[in-house]
Amino acid sequence: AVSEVTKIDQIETLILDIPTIRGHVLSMATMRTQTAVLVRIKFADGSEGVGEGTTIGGLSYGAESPESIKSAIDTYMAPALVGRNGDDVNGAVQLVDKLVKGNRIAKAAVEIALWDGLGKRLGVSVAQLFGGAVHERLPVAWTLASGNSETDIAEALQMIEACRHNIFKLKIGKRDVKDDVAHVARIKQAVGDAASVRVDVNTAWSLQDARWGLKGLQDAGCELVEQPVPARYRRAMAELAAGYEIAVMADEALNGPEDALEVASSKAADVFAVKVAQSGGLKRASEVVAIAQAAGLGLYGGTMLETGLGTAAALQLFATVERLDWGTEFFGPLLLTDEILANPITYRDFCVEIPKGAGIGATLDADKIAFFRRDGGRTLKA
Ligand code: MUC
Ligand code: MG
Repeated sequence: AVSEVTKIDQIETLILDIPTIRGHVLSMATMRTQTAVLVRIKFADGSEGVGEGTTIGGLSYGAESPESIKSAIDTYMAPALVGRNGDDVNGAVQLVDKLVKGNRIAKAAVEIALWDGLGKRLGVSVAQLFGGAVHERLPVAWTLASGNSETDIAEALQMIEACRHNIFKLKIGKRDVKDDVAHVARIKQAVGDAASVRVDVNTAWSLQDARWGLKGLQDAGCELVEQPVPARYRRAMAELAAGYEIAVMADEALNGPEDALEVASSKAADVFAVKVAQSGGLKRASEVVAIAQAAGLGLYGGTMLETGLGTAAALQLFATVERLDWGTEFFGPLLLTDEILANPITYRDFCVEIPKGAGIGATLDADKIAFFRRDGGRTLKA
């Protein structure tokens, strides 16, 4: 029988819409708002766990939308999990995998909340549940994506000056390849050796575009190109990875450990951008990490531009990964106009700090949640 103490009593979801500090221009969408799906699980002993499942640009990035994430949880996952033993996170993951195909971001949101609840009940961090942190802080990139080279240069120089970031990921793929290469070259020239410059094409190029693109980018001093071609073009990715010195990183191609194994064995990347949401949760992300390690590939902690909540969860896992040769991009909260944590994540000395405390180490600010929630939240304060 399920112990009354740890039983899952209730799983609640809500959608938050939070404005971004500036337009974030990606090849497939321009973001002015980020939409996060939060999950709160209540356990019979009164403990709670929180999680986040977030995507980018509605349905333009991937197959899940904020609305589908919420409905997958409410309609299919929550009814199957309520009444189960909350301490049995692996059992919950396996059950949900059996009942629900795909929907990895929704799965991640629920799984994070389960780990958070377990950590809080045990009084340990989620990093501890994954074997213990080996880092207190991690290098953190910033994305330059204002849509304007001058604005991006000013932003980069200001970030370097403030010691906030010295790794920049430029979002390209919207303009002609030669215009994008010129844009990257201008930014690299402006920051010089003070910063690492990388790009993310978000699948916008054909293989032919990518050949010209990679040649131009590496001549401009750009160190890495993320997902230049569509997620399923593994042979094209393999040709690019083998054909140029610049590192080729897989992002959209990596939906969980099965993809990771395929990408690694077909040599379709030099580096994995591992995203907790896209992997299907912390456990699945740890499996993607293990495949990269076994294959001798580089690792990078990737983001879906989550709020502080999803960011805290990712930090718990990546704190346990010994070698992150390409650092991380866990800057999501900094792109938003407002903070939803009562204990915001700390950024300094070009790094992000691993949150302390039990569970994922994030405490929600109830007033901010009430304000940003989609279903009438703002009217509470109108
Ligand atoms: C992506 O595709 O990597 C991560 C950082 C950022 O600015 O957008 C994302 C999504
Ligand atoms: Mg990417």
